[in-house]
Amino acid sequence: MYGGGNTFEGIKTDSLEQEDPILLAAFEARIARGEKIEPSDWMPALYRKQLIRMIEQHAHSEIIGALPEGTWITRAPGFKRKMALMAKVQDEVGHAQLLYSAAETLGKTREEMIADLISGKSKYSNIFNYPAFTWADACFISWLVDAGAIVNQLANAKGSYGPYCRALERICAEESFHLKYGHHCVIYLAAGTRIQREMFQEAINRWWTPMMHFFGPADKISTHTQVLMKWKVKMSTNDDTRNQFLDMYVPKILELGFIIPDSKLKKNEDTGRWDYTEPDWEEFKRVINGDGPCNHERLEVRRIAEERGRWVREALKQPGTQYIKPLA
Ligand code: BYC
Repeated sequence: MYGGGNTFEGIKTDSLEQEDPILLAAFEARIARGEKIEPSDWMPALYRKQLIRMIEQHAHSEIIGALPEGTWITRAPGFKRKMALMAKVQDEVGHAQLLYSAAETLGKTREEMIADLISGKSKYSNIFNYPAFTWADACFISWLVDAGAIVNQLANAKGSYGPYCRALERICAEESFHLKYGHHCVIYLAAGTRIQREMFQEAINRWWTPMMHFFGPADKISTHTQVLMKWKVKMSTNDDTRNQFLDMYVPKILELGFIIPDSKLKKNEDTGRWDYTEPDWEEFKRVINGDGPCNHERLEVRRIAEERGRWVREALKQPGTQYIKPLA
């Protein structure tokens, strides 16, 4: 369970040996020219398999990602915040819908993907396996997790697979509202009482390591980066995306008067890159393999939602059914 990666059963190969070299060369030439690959175009089995893995994990991340913030809808401080958070959470679920549809174009059904999520076979983003104890935790997610997601998605929206790129473009447009909402919430806390400032500082302390993990393992230990970069599915390596996030957001966090819990964090003016303490990659492995603080709860919520919604899905599969009595 969890550890074996998300291998779509129908696509076993991890090598290119079975591929027709002429078709493969034509495919790679199209990618090199910056063309989009569409669902009915020829593609190597490994490209299909990698795309399914990554898009599916992304879809699961959106739907599970709705949960930690979702728990704050009923407790949001004030009606305006409640309305905005409700809309944001709804957007995240909508992103999952777009992404599941993009993954379905590659031949794996939504039912199979949801089953793999609930059984623990598929992965989803590490960061949503941590609890949102306070309102400030929800604000951290809305501002900084969304910011990290945008850095990743803006790059990958320029990638090679048409349906994924188009979904990402739309997602980024919505995420930019989330980011503004999240930043507004954090500015409010930063400009508030001592207790409000402390509350956000504690959220930073809790979420910084998972945030560093969010961009994936260091390039030197990343499994898939090389092949994904070659075929322009990933347009930036994990370390480069992490670095870009630090470039854009460390100054913003510091200017609000908060402290980042890493004494080594500093921009190296010679390399133009950030030096930081390597986050604990053993913790990362545990969390993405099912052993984080909230993994069990997150999957259980999805499993219950799936069961409760079954009758609706079954009803929708019978288009001939008509109501014989008015409902009210
Ligand atoms: N969490 O070879 P690597 C959102 C896994 S939601 C969990 O570097 P890759 C939001 C990886 O899958 C948007 N697992 O992988 C929602 C692989 O395992 P398998 C979240 C991770 O694919 C609601 C293994 O580690 N964004 O923003 O080249 C509210 C080796 O890694 C993670 C996305 O999903 C992780 N963080 O690169 C608020 C972006 N990182 O499959 C906000 C889409 C790595 O071999 N995904 N693993 O068993 C990606 O861009 C890439 O998949 C990653 C990883 C950069 C994350």
